[in-house]
Amino acid sequence: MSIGTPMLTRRDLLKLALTTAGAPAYVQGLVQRGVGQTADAFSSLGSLQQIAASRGIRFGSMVRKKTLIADPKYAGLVTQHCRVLVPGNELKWDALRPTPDQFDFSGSDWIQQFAKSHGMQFRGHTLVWEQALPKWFVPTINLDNAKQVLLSHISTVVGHYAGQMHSWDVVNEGIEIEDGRADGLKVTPWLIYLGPEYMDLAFHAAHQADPKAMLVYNENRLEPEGAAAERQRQAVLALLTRLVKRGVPIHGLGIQSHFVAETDAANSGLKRFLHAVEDLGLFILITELDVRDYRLPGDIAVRDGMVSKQYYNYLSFILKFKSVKTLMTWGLSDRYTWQPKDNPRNDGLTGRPLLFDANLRPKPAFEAVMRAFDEAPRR
Ligand code: 9MR
Repeated sequence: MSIGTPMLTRRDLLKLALTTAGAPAYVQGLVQRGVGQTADAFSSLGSLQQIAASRGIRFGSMVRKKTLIADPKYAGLVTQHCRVLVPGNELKWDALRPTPDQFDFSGSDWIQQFAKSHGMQFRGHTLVWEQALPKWFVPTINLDNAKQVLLSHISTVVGHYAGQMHSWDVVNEGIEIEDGRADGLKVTPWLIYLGPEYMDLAFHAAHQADPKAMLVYNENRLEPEGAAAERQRQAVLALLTRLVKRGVPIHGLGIQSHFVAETDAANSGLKRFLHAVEDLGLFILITELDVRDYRLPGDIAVRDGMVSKQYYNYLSFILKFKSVKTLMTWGLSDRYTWQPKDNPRNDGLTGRPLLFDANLRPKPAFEAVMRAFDEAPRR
């Protein structure tokens, strides 16, 4: 089946029309025009960021400078649907730090200007991570200079965008249960050289450089049901509790939300965890949402249906938490996604984890997210 095949049949549309009398304009739009009919028809389907904003939610996506420049149609989709952008890689150390003494903001500045010129906000990812480090990092860093290297990176980078950021992922993926520590902290160069206090140092330095930015701890593998995710949640909760108790300036938890379509997205363990995070007075941000379809059947209609169901189930669950005011997907279109590369399908078919297909046409997942926003309580 070609990727350009309309996702909904006439019968689907008719069914939708019959069940959506008096429904919001975007649903009527979908019915009249048909999801996926032509590249231009959907420009009037409505905008994710608008419907999200009407519920007090800021919707946005990860973007790359290279694709925004090379693909104006995709850039148009981004400006239509997003109210906040996050660079996928341009703010990571390997992009920003060609040498120990230099900073190269050309990629991230370009995205920030793109966001600004289209009335969108800009968020930062990420200041402290043990991955995406430049080649010079490991041979250069040691017990004597680690603290200074960390603090000067944070003060320079956060200072560069001071007063202009929506939020910063200060520490990314700091927990790794398999590393075997009682506190669950991942064993990284920062931990080895600076001890668990590296997190305190990082948040304080970021706050000092930009007292207005929302500072976030961003983590993966928190969402699924089951024992492994439960251990991850317990470790993150204990970490957040320690940080808050010590007066560390942390304002939010980023839940990455890279989902496998088959996971129960609305499980009771996650629910308890989210309540506990809210009780600490922290915001919850959904920072990297996408739905992996690599284990689903190849049939596109079946696959898209299951993926859209997962988007809807997760969002209708998570948006009940009123501290969720920011929701980012890790890309908008299957034309540009990390998923097929990291999780290739056995049958060789292309992955379809995002809201728009590789021809930039809205998929059932788009409709599911619109519907979840529409049904979300106002905050
Ligand atoms: O999508 C990103 C990919 O292009 C990069 O090669 C990779 C390493 O920098 O990072 C990917 O983004 C990750 C994000 O930074 C942190 N959470 C998981 C994301 C997907 O791996």
